[in-house]
Amino acid sequence: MKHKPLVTHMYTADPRAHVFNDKVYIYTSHDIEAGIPENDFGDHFDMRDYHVLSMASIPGEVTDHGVALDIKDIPWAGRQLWSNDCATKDGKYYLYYPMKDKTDVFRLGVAISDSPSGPFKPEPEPMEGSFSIDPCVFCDTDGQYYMYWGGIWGGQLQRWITGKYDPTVGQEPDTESPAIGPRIAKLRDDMLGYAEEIKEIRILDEEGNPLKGTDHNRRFFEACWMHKYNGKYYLSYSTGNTHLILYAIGDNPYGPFTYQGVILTPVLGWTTHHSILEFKGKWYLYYHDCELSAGKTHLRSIKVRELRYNPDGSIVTMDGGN
Ligand code: FUB
Repeated sequence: MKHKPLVTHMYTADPRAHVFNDKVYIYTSHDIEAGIPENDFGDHFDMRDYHVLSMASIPGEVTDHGVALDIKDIPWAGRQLWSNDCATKDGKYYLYYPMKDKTDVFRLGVAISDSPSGPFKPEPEPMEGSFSIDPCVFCDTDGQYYMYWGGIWGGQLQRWITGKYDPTVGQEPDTESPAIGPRIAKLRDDMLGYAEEIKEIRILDEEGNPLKGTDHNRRFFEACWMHKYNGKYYLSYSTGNTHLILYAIGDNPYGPFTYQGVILTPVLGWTTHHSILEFKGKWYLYYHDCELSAGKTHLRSIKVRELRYNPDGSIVTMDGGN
């Protein structure tokens, strides 16, 4: 494969990259061999800590800053530290992470540090009213912070359709009704909770109709990411069981967003997950695959490659196979 894992001394996944203090900091999941058999609810992703990586240039040397947050230090911990993200405000760094609580329900937690590389001190309780997985925190050009999040199947979002957790709901409602959308809410000034009612995001097809639950090649599954380019809001996400990274464009942070196309075709492995950032005048896609583990689903490695736009603002599709 043309693109190589950024680090090989451990398995890393779910890269969420940001520029802080002129460096790229990458917030990753730390994959381990936990010995748990693979299933559709992701029990085999039984991660127990986070590491932060940084790069002063792309390509360039990658620094592993060590353990940034350990599950044993989180008072509400059940299991499974999945994809995390970080935002900075007034000199503090806020790490947002999903984890199952002691009743096996995914919640979102916050941990705080004075440094982008941690260590991060966890808040004693999860964010009030939080659920599901894969938080992404986006700071708009007006300084307002928004959290996007959610994931179906193992990410449990389908169990919150009525507003209350229902453990009897299986994978997803595979129907002609609108597909389940990711969630969005503004963050409070103290960055520790939601400042408004949580809303569901709609992703529309080219005719303006919501994508259907049966449309597995286009509907949202997990790993949403928000970036802004030429004044437009680009919502990108994974389609999960069809293994694509797609994007949709909107005129404001809440959408609706209109489906545009494929950013990354399937990589080696089941999951696909990414982030997009601008650094020193170029745009990059951070993503992961299972090249280093020769295809083991739960042992992934992060990679980076340049992302290009066409003159009309569309993103040039990249081949996940190389
Ligand atoms: O790493 C565990 C889960 O796998 C993430 O939260 C998902 O996005 C998928 O990459």
